[in-house]
Amino acid sequence: MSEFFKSIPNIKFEGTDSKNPFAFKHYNPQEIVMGKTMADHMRFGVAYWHTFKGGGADPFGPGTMIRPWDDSSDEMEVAEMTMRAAFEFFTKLGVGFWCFHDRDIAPEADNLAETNKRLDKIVDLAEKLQKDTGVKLLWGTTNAFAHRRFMSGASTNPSPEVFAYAASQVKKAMEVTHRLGGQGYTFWGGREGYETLLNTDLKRELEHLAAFLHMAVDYKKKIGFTGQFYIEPKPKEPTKHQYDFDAAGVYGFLIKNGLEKDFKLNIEANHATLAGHTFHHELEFCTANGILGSVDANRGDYLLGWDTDQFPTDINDTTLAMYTILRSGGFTTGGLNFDAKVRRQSTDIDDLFFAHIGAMDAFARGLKNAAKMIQDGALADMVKQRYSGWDMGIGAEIENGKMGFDELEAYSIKNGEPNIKSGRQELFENVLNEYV
Ligand code: XUL
Ligand code: CO
Repeated sequence: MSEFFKSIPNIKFEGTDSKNPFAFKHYNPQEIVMGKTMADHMRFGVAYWHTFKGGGADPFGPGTMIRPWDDSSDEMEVAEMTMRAAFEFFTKLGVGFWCFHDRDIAPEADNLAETNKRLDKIVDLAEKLQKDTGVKLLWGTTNAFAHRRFMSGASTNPSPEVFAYAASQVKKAMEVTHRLGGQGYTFWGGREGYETLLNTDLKRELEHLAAFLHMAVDYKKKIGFTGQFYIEPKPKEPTKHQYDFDAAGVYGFLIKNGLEKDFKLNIEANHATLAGHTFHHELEFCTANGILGSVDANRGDYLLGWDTDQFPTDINDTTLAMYTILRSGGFTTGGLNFDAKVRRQSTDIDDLFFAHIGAMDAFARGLKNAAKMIQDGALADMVKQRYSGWDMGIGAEIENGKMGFDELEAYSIKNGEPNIKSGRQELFENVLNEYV
């Protein structure tokens, strides 16, 4: 039954000849690509916060979007309508997953105990709607960054009282994620960072962050939650420096603190570019270290230096992302969560559909391109050739640990100047363009 999106049809695959804006041109959920359906490869998720709670506000003005599920002065009634609207949207769009923060789905009350009761009430509804529709929870998370109590951070707050409050909130959010059968739980360090080092004990804050995550791991075991923990790197915004700066920084932190077995990474495209990396780089780093968990699929704007959270539409980016994701073995617990919002001027509910349809089609094209690249071995054969010196002779002996500096010096004196080999970047770029 349609309640909020009466004018919108169920979104179907119609192929590339279709001119219907409410249809997929490339995403055909049941089509098999490299032995798996497209739906199983992508595991698309909708981000509750942007799609249902984002109203288009920016630092210069309030929201521009008037939503039918917002139409009550009773906050809990709004929360219930929003949840019903969300599941109607997921079903019409045909996505398998959703993601939320605790405070997206239920408003805070005057105290924590009351707030938790409100959350339970909305989670009852979410549980029922998941059962009715078959839509599953990709991951849950905590919003421990919006309220003023978290202005100086959550687990890295100078005040242990705020640390305790944040822990209580994560505890509850993990419990409800567990109850909803969540396949993961994400830690994004909302304000875990600093505005100025002058007032910051950086060493102590990092120790507190590690202690907090250890407590979360302990609690996960205690309640028998088997979902995957993720950390989502981001270098800045809202703070000037976020501790979970990028994939490499997070991985080093996890290893230093003995947490590397308990966490994988949730890589967000726009966060990668804020860190001065490409999305492709962050995914490739995770793949190389076996820590790729899930993806927040979005993009930034080349001319703006902040987190614009736009829907992904660039086929070059989606092709390279899927090329790395497929080579990493694909998603297990994770998926492609559209942590993206429609632009402030895109005020209609139709725009929510156009945004998701376009992004799903962009990733479907990326998947098909990447699969073809892998099947043809196009880039891989050229890369293998580039490193072929390591498969025999001196290269193999170095890799097998049979060489030290003495032996290598003797080799170099005997063999003289090394041969140089072209990196062939332009050819690699041409080959990629054959597939995009
Ligand atoms: C913020 C961001 C978050 C996380 C979840 O930039 O990406 O929405 O994905 O807290
Ligand atoms: Co995100």
